[in-house]
Amino acid sequence: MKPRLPRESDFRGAAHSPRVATRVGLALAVTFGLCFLTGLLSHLIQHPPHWFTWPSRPVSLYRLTQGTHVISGIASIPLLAAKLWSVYPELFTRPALRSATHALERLSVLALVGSALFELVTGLLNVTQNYPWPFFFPPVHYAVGWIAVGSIILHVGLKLPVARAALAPEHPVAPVGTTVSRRAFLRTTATSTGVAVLATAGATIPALRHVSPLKWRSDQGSRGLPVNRTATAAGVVAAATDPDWRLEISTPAGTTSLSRAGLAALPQTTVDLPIACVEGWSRTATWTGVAFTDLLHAIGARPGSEVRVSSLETTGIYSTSVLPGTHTADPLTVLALDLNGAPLDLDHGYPCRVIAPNRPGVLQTKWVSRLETA
Ligand SMILES: Nc1nc2c(c(=O)[nH]1)N[C@H]1C(S)=C(S)[C@@H](COP(=O)(O)O)O[C@H]1N2
Ligand SMILES: [Mo]
Repeated sequence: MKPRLPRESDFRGAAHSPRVATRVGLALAVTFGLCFLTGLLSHLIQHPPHWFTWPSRPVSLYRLTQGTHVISGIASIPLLAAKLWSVYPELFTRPALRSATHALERLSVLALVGSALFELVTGLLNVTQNYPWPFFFPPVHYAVGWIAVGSIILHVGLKLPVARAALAPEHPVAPVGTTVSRRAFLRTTATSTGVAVLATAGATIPALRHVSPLKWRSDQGSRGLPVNRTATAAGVVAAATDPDWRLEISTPAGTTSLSRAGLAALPQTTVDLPIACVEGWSRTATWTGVAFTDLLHAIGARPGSEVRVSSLETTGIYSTSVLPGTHTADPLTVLALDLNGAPLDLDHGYPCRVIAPNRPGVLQTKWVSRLETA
């Protein structure tokens, strides 16, 4: 027989049936949809447009939404693998392009597969803090997320008739054995997805901490609390341990400064709040320091003023953050001096750091040097 390219009809395995492709596709639409919405939310919180306000309560809402972002992303990986396995014989359909719609459909599949793989791979590498690429992760991950979701919507729209037919009640004479092997494939897919989630979800779900061998960073770091960037890595050790360190506070009325002892002499507030990193890990700790409500009062600023926070770390996106009025008015928002009953250690932000309820970890600025109200 002359060698030839395979044809779609050569692939007869039950895993390649439209029914399986549709089932897995539905699950993928749910996990990817959740991942997109929670990712969009995280983007809005970090780059709020004027119409967007993120509340300071419930205190752990961001922990939940960002945990969902990462867990649904992880669940999407085995699901996408199963979906690709199910449909790859379509690569061999002939003629390759039948009509304009068919061409559009294939193009949308190309965009979908490319962007979805890109999102899952870069997301996974980001949570494990590997950055083998030359671009800054968040804006690219965000932009490609839109491409993925756009092409998914287009794909679902185009495939709706096929999916409907595939889910219709079984033809009475389904080939012997196919139902069993279809179920086996779906069961394996569901199990792999469950295992992937359980193996990692302990990074953010306390009850699963001892179940998840692949969780990242939720136990590492000094004082039982993870550290994303150490004081040494941030280049702040000398400035943070300088006995002449002062917190500079600037208001429209002028600039004052406070030593660490001066901050400790103000009324102190203790709060139990989580650090909820954008990477999906989160961990609760007990923080003591000056509530922003008290601090604003002490410096004569209007309650609920927006505060711009600067770090001793002066370069990069972590060097400043803005605490909106919704957060400075919340009595749980503190400029922390202590962690779990002892002075902050250098890696967690000594001399002082921001801890606010319901906020991405990336905005909980460490090694604070300056506060500014408008
Ligand atoms: N100045 C500064 N603040 C920072 C960071 C940083 O790198 N530099 N990392 C942020 C991130 S991404 C997180 S998740 C939290 C982590 O706080 P921790 O290291 O005390 O756990 O601090 C935030 N504050
Ligand atoms: Mo983070």
